[in-house]
Amino acid sequence: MTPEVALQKREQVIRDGYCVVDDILTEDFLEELREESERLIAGHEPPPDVRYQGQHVGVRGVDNLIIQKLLDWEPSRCALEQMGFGDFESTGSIIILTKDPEEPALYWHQDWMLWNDPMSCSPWPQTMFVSYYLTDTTVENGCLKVIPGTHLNRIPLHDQLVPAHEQGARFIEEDHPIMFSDHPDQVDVFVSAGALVLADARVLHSAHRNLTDQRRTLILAWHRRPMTIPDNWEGDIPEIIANRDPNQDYPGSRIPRELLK
Ligand SMILES: O=C(O)CCC(=O)C(=O)O
Ligand SMILES: [Fe+2]
Repeated sequence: MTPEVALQKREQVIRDGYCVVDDILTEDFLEELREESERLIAGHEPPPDVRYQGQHVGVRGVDNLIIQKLLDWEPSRCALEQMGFGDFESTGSIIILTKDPEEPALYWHQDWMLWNDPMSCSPWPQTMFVSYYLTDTTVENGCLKVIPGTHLNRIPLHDQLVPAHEQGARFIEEDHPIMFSDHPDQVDVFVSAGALVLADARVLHSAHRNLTDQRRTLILAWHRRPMTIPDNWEGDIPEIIANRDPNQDYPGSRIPRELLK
């Protein structure tokens, strides 16, 4: 990535809540990840409540050399550094998420779990998913959908959602009229296998259903930075963050309330 492109990608993450960086995995490593993910999936019994996310296999790097190699992958680390996100660190594990042929869509949700913490208002990302799709993605095989800017700005959909994952959305019906809707501002994020997708945990996202006869596999690695103002931040600092008490206990919440304007 040239410095200009890296800056554009950084600005896109800050403004829109996501970006795609192409050609991060080599063809050989992609093949290794496809084989390893198939092996892990074969030895896994997906619980029925995660059907909208697919197989949902959690793997720790300390338990799997290939996954550790992905978590340490130099081109990804380098891309994060170049974008000024070098203070992000992986949690040490990944989740394999799939859409098998004919599997349903993934509902609209966001994944930030600290909505009582003033840090929810940060104009910079605090938690991001770093995702690797192991196949090219299209609307037909269940690509990601994102509503740009929703990590910072409330839209009517925020107030209509069933809270994500274990807090409700896993138990909704497949024909839920809002959770699986199309939104006029949504962007279909088509990626080539081997690209890296970076997204702010707060951005509203979902995925199309898989209408093809091939499995769509994604390896998702959560990354976090410290609960501080980034050293390289040159923009405004919201007062609520400048005044944030780092020693206060902010109970976790998946529901964006008054801190999302
Ligand atoms: O399946 C995808 O493309 C996205 C998965 C996701 O956002 C999630 O499981 O939280
Ligand atoms: Fe998500």
